[in-house]
Amino acid sequence: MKHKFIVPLMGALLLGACDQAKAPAESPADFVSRIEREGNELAKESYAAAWVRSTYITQDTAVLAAKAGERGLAFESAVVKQAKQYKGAEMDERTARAIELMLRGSSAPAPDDAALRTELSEILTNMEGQYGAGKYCNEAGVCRELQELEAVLAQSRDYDELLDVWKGWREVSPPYRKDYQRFVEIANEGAKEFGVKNLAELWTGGYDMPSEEFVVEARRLWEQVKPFYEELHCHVRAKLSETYGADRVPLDQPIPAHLLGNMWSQTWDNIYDIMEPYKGVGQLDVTKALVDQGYDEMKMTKTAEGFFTSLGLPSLPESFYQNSMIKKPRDRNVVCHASAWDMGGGSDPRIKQCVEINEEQFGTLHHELGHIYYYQMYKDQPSYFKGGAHDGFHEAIGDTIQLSMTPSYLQQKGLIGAVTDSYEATINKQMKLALSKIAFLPFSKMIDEWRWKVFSGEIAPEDYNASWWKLREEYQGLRAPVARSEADFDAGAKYHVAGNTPYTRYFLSFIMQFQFHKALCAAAGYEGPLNECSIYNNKVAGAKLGAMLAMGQSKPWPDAMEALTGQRQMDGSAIIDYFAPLNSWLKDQNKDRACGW
Ligand code: X8Z
Ligand code: ZN
Repeated sequence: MKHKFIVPLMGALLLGACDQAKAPAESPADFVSRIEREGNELAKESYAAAWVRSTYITQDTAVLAAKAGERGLAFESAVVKQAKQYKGAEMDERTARAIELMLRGSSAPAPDDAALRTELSEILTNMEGQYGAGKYCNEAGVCRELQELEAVLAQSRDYDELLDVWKGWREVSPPYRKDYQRFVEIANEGAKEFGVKNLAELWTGGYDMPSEEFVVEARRLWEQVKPFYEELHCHVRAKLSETYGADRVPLDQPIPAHLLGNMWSQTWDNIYDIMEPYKGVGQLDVTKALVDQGYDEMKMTKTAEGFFTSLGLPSLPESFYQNSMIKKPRDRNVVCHASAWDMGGGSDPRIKQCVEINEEQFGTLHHELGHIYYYQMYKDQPSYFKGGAHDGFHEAIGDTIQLSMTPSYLQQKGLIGAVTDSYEATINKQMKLALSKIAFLPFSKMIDEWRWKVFSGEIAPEDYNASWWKLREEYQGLRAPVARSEADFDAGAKYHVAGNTPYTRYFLSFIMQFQFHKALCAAAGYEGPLNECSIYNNKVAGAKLGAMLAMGQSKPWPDAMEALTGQRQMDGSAIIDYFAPLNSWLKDQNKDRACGW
């Protein structure tokens, strides 16, 4: 899910016209229901414009989407102005929560000024469009889109070829570096209207606790998992050094960022072939089965849906398959980055994904359907309670399901061969998953660390790129493979920066999905090791999940967390416990190595 979630959600809540903001003579409850009504009406337009824009990038759709976005921002300003006047007023709990949610703002609030609204909306629309239409043309004149470049990063083991595409994609973002700077200025002004210092405070203020406390909480979670990340980093660096040579991957330096199988080095499972601890033990390659068995986009999506329905959750409406975009159109530019859309307040859910027939995309389909099932389960809530308990919950649902896609499940579906049960097979399986789940943690933490500092002014515009790499090194232990300068804008080469989607949600999701998995396995009565548990077909676990999803954001998130897990906190110990076998294996591998960077 992406900021389309925020824009239309703002849409659902906050669209309308400023002149409709009534004097506060209106009771809080009447205010909330009026905003819901008007918001829903305007959301139709903003969703429609945003969907068409994302699935058909042209100058014309930019105009339409920016205009619709502008109306959304205007309504937001008006709503905030009135909502603030109810501070301290008498009202029932639900109304108070609804008003509190309105005052949380969006990821890009506009100041109450028509010209600035127009400018902000245009910048946001155009940055995402430029990213979506981005291509890299090499010296031979061959042009490739992001997905083709990503495939090279995933598959090639040729140092120079990797370097070429890594550098090449980063030519897309410098043209909007100035726009990003301007976006920060305007949205920071907009944030002030919510009574906060800057946009960083607004972004960190959406978690049912004071923003300073949330920042400390997120840091606490990172500290819980950091030692394990350092073990993984140490071992991966040693293997890459064997593969590419110690001159290219020195053992006491950060790892060059183009060797990890992913354009942003955010997940590393594509280099599992280099990392596989016990050669040939356990066959984990789902891609081959998908291709060999003739899976297409539709069959992959239906299979993913099948997991959710096996839990007793409802089938998706027919309109989902009619209106979604699951195949990359051949004749036009689209925003290929996958997303899920809550069109029509639950009646017309859609995904947009340029599905390719491989394991990674199969995973992403489950991720997107996690969003869709959240939408489906809270569709009867009023629109102001339609949303994840917090944004990390929304991101965690589909991933939680994926933790149940164990080798036994995949075997049942005919997607892998006979399952071997052995220590070696467990370590291999955990390595593959850790390359995705553990490698991701510092990446998902540092992106907003960078943005929070940009918003607060601690990072000045002339330091955008240097500060980006400083954090990449500090958190991930990576370095740029070639010299970078302030003519570059490497942060902007990541979708969520160009598309202005907050990223801490994914960090939280990766922590929480292991808590959720553990709780659902317990609900299913499962008692063995968690990496072998699958809740497939289990209706008790499904009912527990469904009940939490149906709460939407009607209650503070610790209530939703408690409903599912019995705990009221996010906690990194579940992910650490899950990987206990690999953790001790890695410590053993690293015992004579000098780790760190
Ligand atoms: O952006 C996404 C989803 C859509 S919400 C495809 N993800 C993050 C990313 O791709 O960077 C999923 C995990 C991380
Ligand atoms: Zn998502």
